[in-house]
Amino acid sequence: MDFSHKAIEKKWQKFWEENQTFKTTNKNDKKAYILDMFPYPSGAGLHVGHPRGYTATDIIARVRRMQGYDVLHPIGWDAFGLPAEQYALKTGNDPREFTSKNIQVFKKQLQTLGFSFDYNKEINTSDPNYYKITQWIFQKLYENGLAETREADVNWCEELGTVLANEEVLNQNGKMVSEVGGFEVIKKPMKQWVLKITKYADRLLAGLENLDWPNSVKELQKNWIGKSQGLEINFEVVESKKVINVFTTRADTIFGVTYLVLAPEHLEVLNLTTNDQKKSVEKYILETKSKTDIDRQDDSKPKTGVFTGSYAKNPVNGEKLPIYIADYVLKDYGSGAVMAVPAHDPRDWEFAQKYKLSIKFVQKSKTTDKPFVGETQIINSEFLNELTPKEALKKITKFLEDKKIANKKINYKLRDWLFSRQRFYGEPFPLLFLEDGSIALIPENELPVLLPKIDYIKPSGTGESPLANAKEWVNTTYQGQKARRETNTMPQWAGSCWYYLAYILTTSPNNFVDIKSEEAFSLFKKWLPVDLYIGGQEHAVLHLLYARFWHQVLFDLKIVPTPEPFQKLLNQGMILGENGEKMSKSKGNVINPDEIVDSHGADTLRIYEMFMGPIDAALPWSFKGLDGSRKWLDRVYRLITNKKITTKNNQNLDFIYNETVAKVTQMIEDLKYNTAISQMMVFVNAANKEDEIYKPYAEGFIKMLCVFAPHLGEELWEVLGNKGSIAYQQWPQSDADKMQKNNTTVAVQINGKLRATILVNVGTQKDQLLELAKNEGNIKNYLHGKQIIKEIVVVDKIVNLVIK
Ligand code: ANZ
Repeated sequence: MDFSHKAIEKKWQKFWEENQTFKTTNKNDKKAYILDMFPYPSGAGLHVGHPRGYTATDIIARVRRMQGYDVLHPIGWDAFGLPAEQYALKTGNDPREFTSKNIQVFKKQLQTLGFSFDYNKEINTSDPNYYKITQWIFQKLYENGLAETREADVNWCEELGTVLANEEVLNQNGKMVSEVGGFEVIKKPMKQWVLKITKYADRLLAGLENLDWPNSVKELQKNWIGKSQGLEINFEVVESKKVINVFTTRADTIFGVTYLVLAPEHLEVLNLTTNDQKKSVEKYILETKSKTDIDRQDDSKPKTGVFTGSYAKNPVNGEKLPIYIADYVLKDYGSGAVMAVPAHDPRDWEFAQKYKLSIKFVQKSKTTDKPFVGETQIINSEFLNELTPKEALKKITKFLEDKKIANKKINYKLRDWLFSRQRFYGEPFPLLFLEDGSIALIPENELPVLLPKIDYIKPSGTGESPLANAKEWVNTTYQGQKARRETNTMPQWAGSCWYYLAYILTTSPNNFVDIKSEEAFSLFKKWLPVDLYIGGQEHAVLHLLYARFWHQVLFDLKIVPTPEPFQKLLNQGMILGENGEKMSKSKGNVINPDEIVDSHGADTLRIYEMFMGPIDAALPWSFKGLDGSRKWLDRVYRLITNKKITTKNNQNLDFIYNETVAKVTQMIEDLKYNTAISQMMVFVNAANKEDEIYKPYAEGFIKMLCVFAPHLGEELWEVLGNKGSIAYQQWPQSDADKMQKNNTTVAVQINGKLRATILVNVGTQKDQLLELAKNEGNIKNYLHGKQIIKEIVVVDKIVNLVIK
């Protein structure tokens, strides 16, 4: 190896830290907020996937500084979380100590990779100063009617005496069991906080329009919100005053309804159940409790259900319809009841087949041995016959509305956000339950509500969080009344909902400008929205949706000036193991970035990860590729240190240098880092053929190099006799005049085989090209004594002579 990466990298990391090179500036009229999804500081440390996204943002941050922008490029820690709590439960240690140790490790690892983060802006979601503001935002949500308590299901494990997070629950043959021990888990209703994100459903949809996000992510968000326009139709129950309200998007098929289905949890189920059906209905309801919604919606699973014994009447033709319960109908969607049209709905079809229910086709279909889903004419439907489904829908809607049997209804798949966790290690809720049943918010000047110190964290046994064990903390008084604290804590999502705002407000690590002050507002005005946000695809839905929701609420409260937080988004692709599989300890294909930094250097790792392929593609790791990247950096080092660097331009590199500047600048703008590196390689190859290099070209090249390989960039900048950091040097400009290419190489073939090349003026015409080609020494020999039977010429490219 030609240079000592260890010496160089250490030297420049020290320099940057001592000189506070990357401290956020506030002196330009242009700004760039370049953000990474902040890491959860797990015990495992950084993996090679992290540097891929972090290098991608680092490159832009560095380019923007050189282009005269104020740059905000921060990092922090998503530090509350389940693993720390699980560790504490297992070992009796404090999750805070464990987390802070992990943070030290992570930070050190990041520093060795040479990212240009402003560590003055470091934040930690579990720091009391930080969660004070998380609590304050929650209070705003509450005051504005966007937070309330409701009974909602949790995953309860009787054997372990605790509520489990979804990730702690496994699915075993359609039944929920605990990951630890394999014990039965059932859904149990508990009083919990929910945030009414559904009130923002339309705004969350509309806001997507103007964002520069991958279409795939927008689609995922749209589907998650799942706006659906339909009708709620009343079906009278036979011989009863009861009415069942169903939600349907296909009222045009109402003449094809042959039965109704209720979710087993539907409140009317037991009232509708006849005595002889009671036993089987109750048994089925119980069985449903241990099934997840995902499982219930899984179309590959056989459909099950039970007859209630009651019937309803079809409002359009009076037909008698048996009422069933079945778990494929979910209680929380629509009205929790459906009108089943087995001929045109595959799930209803399967159910009807199994329980021998009648099937009636109400759309033209060539076959009747399977459900028909399509756009054909309506049949068997009296006054709807011969209409298209669309026309029929219009007509039946009016008909049912006029008779006051139905209402138009918009439904969303999006559910209100269950915001309580039965956990110790999260933000405490900033409120008290008073003896008289009311809720009091903790006054703002008494925030934060601190997480108490507990000697030994253990389950409460009641389903409440381990905080319930801290009796002194839980039981308190408020204005002379007895009061009780909330023992649930907030989910990990809470801290990550506003961390990008926290960076803006940070004056030193975890110290913040008051979020509702004028100063805060003008800082938000300066920096928002985030100009580039890079992170994993796994956050495509929840994190991004929750953060957008909080942001829109804060926008309505005039805390932030922009309606959306993240203007441009990119998901970096995963780095797979050498065998092309996902890296995992059990497969033994995990690459440790520390080892690579040690053996090849951080610059090599950065260049390699950017050169692997498109930034959003999943790609396998390759040591060969890594070695190749290092060899190229060695080549660059030799080029600058061995070649004569002159102040006189012999013009040989005019074209290639200016072309490289133009292309690399544009490719970086398009986040096409792999091709930008290829172009730099082309320049290095050309420069290597020269005896001397014009100094401004050497310097311009190093400026481009330094955003990818910052340590070597700084070092070579110094080698060329410059003082101080390269980080704020002006980004190179390309000279369009010098990019006019005068000469071009034309291939000369004989009978399709390349036999020579000739250098000609661009645009040299056919006759002249032919003459030049025929007079080329090698070609002359080939032509000697032969007859030319065909001449093919493509100007600027090729001459092909066919001879005999
Ligand atoms: C009759 C019908 C006939 C339906 C047909 C579909 C096809 P989206 O578009 O996703 O909103 N549905 C309603 N509530 C449900 C619930 N709680 N659980 C499960 N399924 C439910 O889907 C709306 C359709 O999903 C509704 O339209 C209803 O079935 C079903 F040929 O009604 B349809």
